[in-house]
Amino acid sequence: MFFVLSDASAQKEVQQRPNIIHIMTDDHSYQAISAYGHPLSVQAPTPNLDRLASEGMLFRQAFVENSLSTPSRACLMTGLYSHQSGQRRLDAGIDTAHVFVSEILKENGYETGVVGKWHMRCEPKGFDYYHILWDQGEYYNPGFRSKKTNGKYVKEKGYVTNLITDHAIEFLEERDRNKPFCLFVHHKAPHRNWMPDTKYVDLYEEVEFPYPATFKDDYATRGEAARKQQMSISKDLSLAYDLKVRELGDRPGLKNDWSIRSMEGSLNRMDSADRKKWLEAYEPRNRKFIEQNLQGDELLKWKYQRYIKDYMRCIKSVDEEVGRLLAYLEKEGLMDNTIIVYTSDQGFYMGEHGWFDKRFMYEESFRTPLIIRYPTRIKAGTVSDALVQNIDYAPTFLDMAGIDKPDFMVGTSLAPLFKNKGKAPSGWRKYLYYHYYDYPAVHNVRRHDGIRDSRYKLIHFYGNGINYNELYDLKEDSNELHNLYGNPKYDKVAARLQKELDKIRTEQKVDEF
Ligand code: SGN
Ligand code: CA
Repeated sequence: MFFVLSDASAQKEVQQRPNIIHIMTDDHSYQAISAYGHPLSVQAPTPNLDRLASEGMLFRQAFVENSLSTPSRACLMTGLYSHQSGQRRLDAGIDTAHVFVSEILKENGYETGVVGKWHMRCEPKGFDYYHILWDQGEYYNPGFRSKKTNGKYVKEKGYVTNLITDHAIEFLEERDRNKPFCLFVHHKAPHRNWMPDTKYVDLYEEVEFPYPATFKDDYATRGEAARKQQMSISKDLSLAYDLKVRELGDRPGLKNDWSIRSMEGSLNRMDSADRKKWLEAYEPRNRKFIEQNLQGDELLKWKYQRYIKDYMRCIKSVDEEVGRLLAYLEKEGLMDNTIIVYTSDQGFYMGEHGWFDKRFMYEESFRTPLIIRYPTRIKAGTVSDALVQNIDYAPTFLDMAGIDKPDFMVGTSLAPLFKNKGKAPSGWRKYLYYHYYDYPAVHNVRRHDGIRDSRYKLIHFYGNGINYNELYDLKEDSNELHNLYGNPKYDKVAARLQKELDKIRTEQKVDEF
């Protein structure tokens, strides 16, 4: 299939077509980017991401369609919802008959590259250059494969966030300079188990990060999905693997625990200098923790602090490496004509509702950070509250490259928002559709779909013996603690959202709910 330049763009092709860099981290919450002004980031600022925001557009209402890695990556590559791309759950699924945005850009003269986490169970399609991690990848000395390694994984020495940036720069160095480029820089960090670079193992150690307002949520007004999930900080974070207390492996009966084996595996990947630095930092803290024998609230707080500190340390590297990439673009004179996107494959719980992980349609994982810098078309320091979603990236890239959006894509170009200083122009979408399918699976989050407008959210949990709704008023209850479904005062709102949900399900041919 070949997609041609639109008539209006024939001119643009002669002019310089924009380069595109799509930086996507894995599980990076907007709460952990200081440009979003969340209390969590006050003591762990992200100056380089903030710079992108102050020179570009910060989206405060950006969402995913299915809060999980491979489905989100499929949304990006195809501009389709999960049931249309085939990538509904974490593992296999993508229908490779679908054309990827990379293929369209390449066919239209772009030099294309992807580095870092690819994750989908298909070959990267439409790329001149790929340098990708195995599955989720490893933090230390990870294996990558590329054309240069004949597609075989080869272990590289170093920390994953730095290596991914090295390869992003390698692509930029080696590219055909007669062509515009599109580069996907997809970090592993800050994915579980949140292993920081050894240069940051002491960072934030003295800080006490604030606890979210919903940390002790008792799920009183909600159905069983929220109550029966397995992603709670108190019960589901493992001490050895997630919280790095490997010393517990000495205790009888724990030697074969998966979390101890996994942590040992991660440490064994490190070279001796890194391993030494790591153990010098964590061992004394762990000894103290074991001696204290904390219980109840004190133990919960300790777990939260260890989790957030390691997460924020991973973010420190991400921010710094984004800064290194920007410095390279600056040196090469590429800052003006390159669209730089910063986003994550979904949001993440930083202790809200007592959780880590994602998957739910509740705000912290449904929402995702999104910053776009493109000085030619975007006024510096603008903010957008328009409803946007990860199915919109592919149409946006094509639009900016002057290529007609193919009929099959359901996402919408964000370019009208650039023109309108972030404001939704008339006719912009008023509703977002969400659908999560990965059950039964790790973390035990039930299947659900739902709809959200700028104020309300209706969620429908279904399958395997459950069938119920939840309704939230985000203006009155931004923490989503009060499920209003069934409250007669909100019957009209529920009916309106139900009608819109039914409409989207029909229009988009959703086949399970
Ligand atoms: C792994 C993690 C899960 C996580 C999924 C999906 N467990 O299975 O906690 O939800 O990935 O994450 S781990 O013990 O292997 O770290 S995703 O970002 O790829 O969707
Ligand atoms: Ca992810």
